[in-house]
Formats: sequence, structure tokens, C-alpha cells
Amino acid sequence: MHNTTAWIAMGTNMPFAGVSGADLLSRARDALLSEGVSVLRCSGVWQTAAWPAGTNQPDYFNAVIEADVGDRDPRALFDLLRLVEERFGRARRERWGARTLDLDIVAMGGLSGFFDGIELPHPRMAERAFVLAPLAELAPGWPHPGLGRTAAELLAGLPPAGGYRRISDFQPPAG
Ligand code: PH2
Ligand code: MG
Ligand code: MG
Repeated sequence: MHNTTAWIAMGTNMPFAGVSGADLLSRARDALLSEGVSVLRCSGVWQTAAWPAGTNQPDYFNAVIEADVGDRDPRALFDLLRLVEERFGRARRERWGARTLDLDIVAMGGLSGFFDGIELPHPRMAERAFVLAPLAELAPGWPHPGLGRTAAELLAGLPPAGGYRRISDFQPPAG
């Protein structure tokens, strides 16, 4: 598995060390760069209502980055994402609770199945506008290997929902 393209979803709805929202996402992107992940492109930053509806949490800020993860396999990438989450103060309390930083592997190329416990594509990505909207900016034609539909088609097929909007471009990496 060489030069695999991965799409990594980023989300935050709690500040860490006084940093929040789009600033926190760009710092997380810089942390991935410094860990040797070649970030190729970034979606815009989207402000999205917490999902599922009714969880009474602050809005999230979401983005997707496209990266060349070299010869990392899904488990190695997952472990690296965990490490960066922890560095940004991530504590795991409840499932779907508010979080400082969430980094999820959306997909790696066309991989489909379980890889050392990591399911790809992410099992819930196809239902989530907060993943599909930024993904479709970068890779509208990426075909979901299990569903046979592209990112853009999956997004277009979601029930109409408000509650998400693109608020800015991603800031360029810190000099
Ligand atoms: N992440 C979750 C649960 N709910 N809702 C939004 N809008 N954005 C997220 O990133 C998000 C969520 C679990 O990781
Ligand atoms: Mg998540
Ligand atoms: Mg996660």
C-alpha cells in the first residue's frame, strides 16, 4: 500500500487551550503535517449542527483533508490520529459527546472492509452531510466502494437538511 490517498474528517465543538473552531482545525492540520502526513488539499471549513439532532451540543466546525499517507496502513494512520487527538486534549467520555478534536479516517483510496479492526470507508460517512459536504469539495467523483455511488451523489441523496454551511477557506499552513 504505497502512496495511498486518504481523506480525514476533522471536527471540533469545544475549545482547547483557548483555541477553537477554524483555528483549532488548522492547528490540527499543522500537527498532522509535522507528524509526516503529506496534506495535499483541504476542504473549506463548515459550521454544522451537532448530529444526531437534539443532542443539545454546540455547533461543530468540520473539514476534510486529503492526504498522501505513504505506506501507512489503516491501523498506523488511526493510531497517529489518536495521538494527535490526545495532544489536543481529547478525552473520551461518552459516545458522540462534545469534543475538542475528532479525527476520523473517512476512506483510504478504494479500500473496503476491516483492516486490523478499522472499518473502511467509515461506516457512517454516507449518512453525514458534515462529512460528505467537505469531501465532495475535494473528491466529488470518489466512488464509495460498497455503495457504488460517488461522494457527490451520496450528498445529493441525503434528505434535505439545513444546519450546515461553509464558513471559510482553510487557512494555509503556518509558516
Ligand atoms: N461528530 C460526531 C457526532 N456528531 N455532528 C457534527 N455536526 N459534526 C461532527 O463532526 C460530529 C457530529 C461523532 O464523531
Ligand atoms: Mg467522528
Ligand atoms: Mg472519531
